Amino acid sequence: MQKKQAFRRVITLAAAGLMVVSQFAAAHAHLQSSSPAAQAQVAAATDALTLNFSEDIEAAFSGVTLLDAAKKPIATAKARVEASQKNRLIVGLSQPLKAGSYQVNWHVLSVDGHKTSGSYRFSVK
Ligand SMILES: [Cu+2]
Repeated sequence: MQKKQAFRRVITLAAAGLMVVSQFAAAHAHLQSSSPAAQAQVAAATDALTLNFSEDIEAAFSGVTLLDAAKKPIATAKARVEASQKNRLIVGLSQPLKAGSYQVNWHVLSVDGHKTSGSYRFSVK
């Protein structure tokens, strides 16, 4: 029965470990909303992309790449974090976007030191 007890202990520890891991996972910066929103079709071109995350982020290690329909990168200002809301990344656009579809590839470092990344699309009418 010694063996069975040891096995049970291993299972308990593994379960506890998973709980710790998932708690950290919950603290990662996940994209919660954006403007233009994912899948949105916006009528007028905006002058900036705004991305709202679930955690505060570090501007120096966070940014986006904006691609047009041909996957060509579009020049943007350097991403900055809003001073009063540190979970918000703002990327200024040097000129209004033309009609077409766009892809935003984002990567952020949250203040807890974890990196996350993702992408979404929107289009301009
Ligand atoms: Cu994290």
